[in-house]
Amino acid sequence: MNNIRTNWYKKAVVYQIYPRSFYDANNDGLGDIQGIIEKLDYLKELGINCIWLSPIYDSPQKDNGYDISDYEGIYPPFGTMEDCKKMIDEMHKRGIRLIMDLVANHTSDQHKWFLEALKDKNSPYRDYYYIRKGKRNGKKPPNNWKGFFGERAWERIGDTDEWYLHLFTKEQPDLNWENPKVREEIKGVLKFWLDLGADGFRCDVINLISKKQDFRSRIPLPALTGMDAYINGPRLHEFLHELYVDVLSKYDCMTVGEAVMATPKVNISLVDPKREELDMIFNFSHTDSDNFFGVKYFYRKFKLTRFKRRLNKQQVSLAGKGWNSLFIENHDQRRSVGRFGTTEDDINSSKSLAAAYFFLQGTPFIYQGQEFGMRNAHFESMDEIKDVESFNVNAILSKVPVFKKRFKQILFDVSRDNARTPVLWDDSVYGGFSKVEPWIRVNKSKNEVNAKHALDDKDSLLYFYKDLIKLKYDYKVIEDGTFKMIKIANPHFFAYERENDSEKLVVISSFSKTCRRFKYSEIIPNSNIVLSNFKEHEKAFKPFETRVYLFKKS
Ligand code: TEU
Repeated sequence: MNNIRTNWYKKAVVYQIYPRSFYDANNDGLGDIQGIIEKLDYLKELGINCIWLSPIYDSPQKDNGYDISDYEGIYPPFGTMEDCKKMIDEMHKRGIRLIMDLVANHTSDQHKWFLEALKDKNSPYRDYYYIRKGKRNGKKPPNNWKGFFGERAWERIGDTDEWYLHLFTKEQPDLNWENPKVREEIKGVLKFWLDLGADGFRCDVINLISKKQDFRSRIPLPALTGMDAYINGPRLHEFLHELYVDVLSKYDCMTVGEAVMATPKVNISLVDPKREELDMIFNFSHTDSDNFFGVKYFYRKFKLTRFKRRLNKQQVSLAGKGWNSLFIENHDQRRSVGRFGTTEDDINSSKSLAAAYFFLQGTPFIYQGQEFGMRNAHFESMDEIKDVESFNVNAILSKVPVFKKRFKQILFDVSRDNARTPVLWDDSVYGGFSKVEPWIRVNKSKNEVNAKHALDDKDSLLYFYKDLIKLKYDYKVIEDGTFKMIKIANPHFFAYERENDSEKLVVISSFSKTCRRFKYSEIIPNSNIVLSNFKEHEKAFKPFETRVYLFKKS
C-alpha cells in the first residue's frame, strides 16, 4: 500500500460552516463564498486548521443544498466556481484544510440524471435511481417504507404505475448504488473536488447507500418503517471500500461519514483502518441521549450520567482500534447552550462542556457560532421556521391526537432551524450577518451573544475555545493517549484521564450549580493546571468550574 495518506486528521480541529447562515458579503440576505473568504482571518485567529463546508453545490435548495442538482457547479447565490477556487486557495494559504460535504445517497429531483430518467423509459439514467412498479395497478406504493422526514418513502411518477424511492423529501430521489455506473459517477465527483484542492469529505447519511433489494414491506414502526432494509445495507462496506481503493487512497485526504443510528459494532466496522473504508464517523448516541429511540421529537430531560455513559461507550469501543469524531453541535442539532447540562445565564457551563468533549480521543468539531455560545432561536410561530423537515413532520404529527397540544412547542424546541439562524457577528440590526433582512430571522439574543462582544472580552467562551484548540495541538497525549472515564456514576462531574508514556492529562468538569468536592487522589487544587475557567482554585469546584491537569512523567 502506498503511504500517501498522512492521517493529518488526527491533528485537526474542524470548524463547520453552514454557508447560507455564515456571512453575507453581497447583502442579498443569504450567506456566500465571498463571506467565507472574508471571515477566514477570524477562523485562523480562533486556531482551527480545517473547515467542513456544508453544501455549496447547485441546488433547488429544498433541503438547503442537501438536494444537489449539479455536483460540479456552485449554487449561483453563493458565488461562482472562480470564487470557490479562490476560497480554497485562501484557506490553504492560511494552513486551513477543506472538507466538502458529499451528498451521494440521493440527488435533487432537478439533477440531469433524474430529469433524463423521467423523460425516457429507456434512458440509461433510469437505473440510476430506484424506480419500481406500485401495488394495486400502480396506485399504491411498492412497499410501506417511511423516510427520515416522517413521510412515506415513495413518490408516484405522475399518473404512471411507477414510483421512486426517496428517504428524505420527495425532491431527493435515492441513487441506486447497485448500478456500477452510479458508483463511477460518484468517484468522478470525488476526484473532481480532490483535484480542485479539497482535502476530504463529510459523507452525508453514508450508511444508507446500500439497500436490501427485496423491497418488501416491513412491520410498521412509529418512525422509519423499513429501516432494517436501508440502514447499514448488505453492500455498504463493499461500496465504501471500492471508493477508498479507487479514489480516496490516492490522495492525502480524510473522510468522516455521517452514520445514522450507529451501534458500536457498526461504528468500528466503518472506521477500522484495516478495512479501508472511512477515517471516522459521526456517532449520534450522545446527542440522542436526551430523546427516546433516537427520535428527537420524543425528547426527555438531559441526564449527565446518560450522556457520559454513551460517550464512554463510543470511546471504549474504539480504543486502540479506530478513530472518533467529537462534536456537540451541527446544522441538524439544536444548540448545546441550554441542552447538555448548560444554561443560558452562566457561560461557565458552556466552558465546562467544551473541555469535557474536546479532549476525548478523536477529532474535535466546532459548529459555527458554538465558539461564542450562540443560543437556540426560541421560535414562536411556524412562520419563523424554514426547514422542510419541520414542515413535513409538523404536517404528520400535528394530526396525531397525543401530539396535538404539545407538538408546536416541541417542534420549536427541536427544529433544525435552531442551529441555522445567522451567525451573530455583532449587535447591529441583522447581527452583522447582512445589511438586509436575512433568509431566516435573526436570533433575539444578538445584543448579548455575538462574536464582537466575545472578541472584546478575554474571559469569553471564544477565548476559552482558543485555549482548548491550542492545547490540543500542544500535547501529544490528546492525540494518542489512552482514555479512562473517572467516576462515571457521579451525576455532577464529567471527568476523564488520557495517558501515554510521557504524559497524563486529566479533565474534570463540574456540571453542578453549587460548589462541590471531587475526590480524586492525583490532583492538588493549584498545581499542574494547564487550563481552567477560573483563576483561583480551592478544594471544592465552583459551579461549572472545569480544570485540565497535565502531569509530565519523568
Ligand atoms: O442528515 C441526515 C439525518 O439523519 C438528519 O436528517 C436527521 O434525520 C435529522 O436531522 C434529525 O432531526 C443529513 C444532513 O445532515 C441533513 O441536513 C439533510 O437534511 C439530510 O442528511 C438529507 O441529505
